[in-house]
Parts: sequence; C-alpha cells; structure tokens
Amino acid sequence: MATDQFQSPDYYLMDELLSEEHKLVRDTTRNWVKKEVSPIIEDYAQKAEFPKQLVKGLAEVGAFGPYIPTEYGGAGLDQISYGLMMQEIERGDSGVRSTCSVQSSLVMYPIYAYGNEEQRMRFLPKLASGEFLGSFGLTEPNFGSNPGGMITHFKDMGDHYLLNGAKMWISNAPFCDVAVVWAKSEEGRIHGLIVERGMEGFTTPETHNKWSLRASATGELVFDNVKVPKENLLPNKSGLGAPLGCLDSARYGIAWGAIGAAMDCYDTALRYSKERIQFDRPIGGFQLQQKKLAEMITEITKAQLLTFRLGQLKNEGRASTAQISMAKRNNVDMALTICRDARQMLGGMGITGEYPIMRHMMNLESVVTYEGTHDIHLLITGMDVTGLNAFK
Ligand code: TGC
Ligand code: FAD
Repeated sequence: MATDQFQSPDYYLMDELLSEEHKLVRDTTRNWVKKEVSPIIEDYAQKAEFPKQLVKGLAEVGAFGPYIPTEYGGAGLDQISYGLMMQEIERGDSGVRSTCSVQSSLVMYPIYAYGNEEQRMRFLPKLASGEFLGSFGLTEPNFGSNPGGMITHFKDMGDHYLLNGAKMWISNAPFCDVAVVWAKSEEGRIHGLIVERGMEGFTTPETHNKWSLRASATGELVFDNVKVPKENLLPNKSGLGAPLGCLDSARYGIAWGAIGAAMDCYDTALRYSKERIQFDRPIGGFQLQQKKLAEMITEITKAQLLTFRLGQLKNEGRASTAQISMAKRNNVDMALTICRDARQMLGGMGITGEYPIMRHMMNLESVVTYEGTHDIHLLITGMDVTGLNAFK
C-alpha cells in the first residue's frame, strides 16, 4: 500500500469539543495505526491472515478494555475516548477494530459487569494485557438475528456443568484463549459461561474463503460434552438481556469505528481527485466529483455529531439501546456509501490494494451485518418510536 498520508477531516471543528485527554488518546492511537497497521494491513488482508503481532501494541495503547477500571488492568477512560480509539483503529482496518470490540465489550465487559470478583481478577488483567485473547459466542447456525432461540445448552452435573452445542461466525474463535459463551440451562434460561482453551471437547474450526474482514479470523465454537467448572458461570446476570447488554457497548464502538473507515476513504478520494488529471484538469474540478466529495464530508460530519452526542449520553449512563442502534445503523451505512463512491472516484485504481478503499468496502459488508443487521436496527428504531414490535 502507498504511504499513509491520512489527514483527518474535521469540518465542524469537533476537536474543540474534545478534552486534552481525548485528543491525546486519539492522537496516540492514530500515530500507532500509521506506524504499525497501515504498512502491513493490505498484505495480511490479501493473505487472509490476522496480524497477531499487533496484539501487544493494541494492549499498550489501551484498546483492550479502554473503559474498564484500572484496578482490573483496563485504561479507565471515558466512553468518548473509547469511541475515538475505535474510530482510529477502524481507520486502519475494521478487522483490527473487531478484535478490540470483541476483547473489550464482548469479553471483558461481561466478565466485569456480570462476573464475580474472583473471575474479574483471574481474567481481566490478562485480557487487558493481550496475554489472553477472547471470543464471544452468541450466534448459532440457525439463530443469528434471533439469538433467543439458541439451542446450545448446559446441564448441572453436581460438581460441574456439561456444555453441548455450537456457535458460528465467531470473531477470533480460531485462536481465542477464552470464550464467553451464551447457553441455556435446563430451565431454558440463558447464562454466560467462560470456556477455556484446552477444555476437553472444545474445538474452534476456522471459517475460510471470506471476501470480507480478511485480516480478522472467524470460526466456530464447538462444544461436545465440555465439562465447565461451576466457578466459570457468570453469576450476576442471566436472560437474553445479558448478551444484549454487551452488544450495546460493542455497537456503540462500531458507530465510531465506521466513521474511521469513511474518513479514510474520503481522505484518499479527496487527495486523488486533486492529483489525477483527465481532460487536462484535476478530476476534483469536475462538478460530478465535487458532488461526491461534498456529500461525503456532509455525511461524515453528521455522523461525527451524532456519535459525539451519543458518547456524552453514554458517559452519563443515559444512552438507550435504540439510540445506539440508530448510530450503528446510520454510520455503517454512511461509511459503505462513501466507500462505494470513493472507489468510483479512483477509477480502476480503486479496485487495487494500492489504496485502502476496496478493503474498507469489503470489510463493511460484514460490519453492516454483524452486531445486528441493518434491517434489525431499523426495526429497533421502529419499535422504539411506535411501541409496536415488528420482529415477530
Ligand atoms: P426482547 O424480547 O426484545 O428482549 C429480551 C430481553 O432482553 C432485554 N433487552 C436488553 N437488555 C439489555 N440491553 C439491551 N440492549 C436489550 N435489548 C433487550 C429485554 O428487555 C428483555 O428482557 P426481559 O427481562 O423482558 O426478558 O428480545 P427478542 O428475542 O425479541 O430480540 C430482540 C432483538 C431482535 C432486537 C435482538 O435479539 C437482537 O438485537 N438481535 C440481533 C442479534 C445480534 O446483534 N447479534 C450479534 C452477535 S455478536 C456479534 O455479531 C459480534 S461481531 C463482533 C466483531 O467482530 O466486532
Ligand atoms: P439472519 O438472522 O439469518 O438474517 C438474514 C436476513 O434476514 C438479514 O438481512 C436480516 O436483516 C433479515 N431478518 C432477520 N430477521 C428479520 C426480521 N424479524 N424482520 C426482517 N428481516 C429480518 N456473532 C457472534 O456471536 N460473535 C461474533 O464474534 C461474531 N462475529 C462475526 C463476524 C463476522 C465476519 C460475521 C459475518 C458475523 C459475525 N457474527 C458473530 C454473527 C452476526 O452477528 C450474525 O451474522 C448476524 O447477527 C446476523 O445473523 P445471520 O447471519 O444468521 O442472519
């Protein structure tokens, strides 16, 4: 890939709304991405391989558990700092951001929020430092948008639980050290269990031939009579609301992350439009190309404002599930549209790995589906404003 010349668009002077700490977190992450992610990511995406060497650096910039208290190894930052980090990391690649979302919001968060003190002390510092990588098993082959129907289940055997079933489409599954797995008890109640690599009957086959999120490993979690110690059950919350609560936090990070991917495509297209000459003029001088750029910066700016306000609400503990859904849905859709327009602006060059646009676009085809599809988020908004459930 060409040298990373990224310059962040800030049309409405959003920087003035950020604290010194926010700017420090953002700039540190941005510099790290320029130095460590941009030079290698295209290669790893082409090879369909997760760049494991990034794990240590991600831990060092605080991207594993940014808002988890420092006593458990987290960075103890606020929600806007968390969002800015996800924005910068996804500016590098959605797959790398995925690893951080899963680690922070889908593995560390449930252990922190639903676990006991012994579980927190046992797992969180190792997850924060990257010594352990985690995965989150909610989706099953026949239960994606409707996770409440899951069939993975566990039986109380007296001194342990016996876990059976399978999860599909699980980020980081092939190399995770621990998995937070959602399964039904004999009474049909959903609980979270911490399953550890090495437990007999637990396997994690990789899913191959993806055209999207190629630098992120995806796989299955298969449980064949896995004996899970009783102390690995998350005791403090059960029911579908428990995994959905984790999704609120991850979806919030994705809303910020998608802005990063959009900013990278806009910035690339803007620079290209000033350099590329056709009919003796830079293509940026043609009205049709300016229309694309003007719409891109407008949509990015709207998404920045939406997300910043959501961050304030999240800091105050007032962000609702439906508000988070709106931001995830809007921002991912916005980013995909920008990627597609930016790709066209680069003509043939847009399809090559010389530029990041096609990789972002392919990645976002997963982002628009995972953590609740585009349609599911629309239905969440629809239900919120009408009070009528159109899911079932
Ligand atoms: P519903 O009846 O609405 O709710 C069941 C119970 O949960 C409560 N609840 C929540 N609690 C906390 N936080 C939330 N966000 C909550 N949303 C709902 C609700 O109050 C109820 O509680 P109770 O006490 O009354 O039982 O559930 P439903 O079965 O009708 O489903 C609703 C629906 C469709 C919105 C939900 O299932 C959904 O969001 N589906 C999408 C599934 C999804 O997003 N899966 C993501 C899997 S993880 C992933 O994709 C990771 S990708 C990671 C990466 O690489 O970045
Ligand atoms: P389905 O639920 O079968 O949906 C198919 C289509 O039907 C969609 O367009 C959907 O919008 C539509 N639809 C469904 N229900 C309705 C309805 N009521 N009304 C209208 N339309 C509807 N899951 C995890 O648990 N952990 C992970 O780490 C994880 N990582 C992932 C990584 C990748 C790369 C991908 C692609 C997925 C990942 N997922 C993960 C799974 C992801 O969350 C699901 O793919 C997603 O929730 C959708 O489920 P599904 O694929 O089964 O689609």
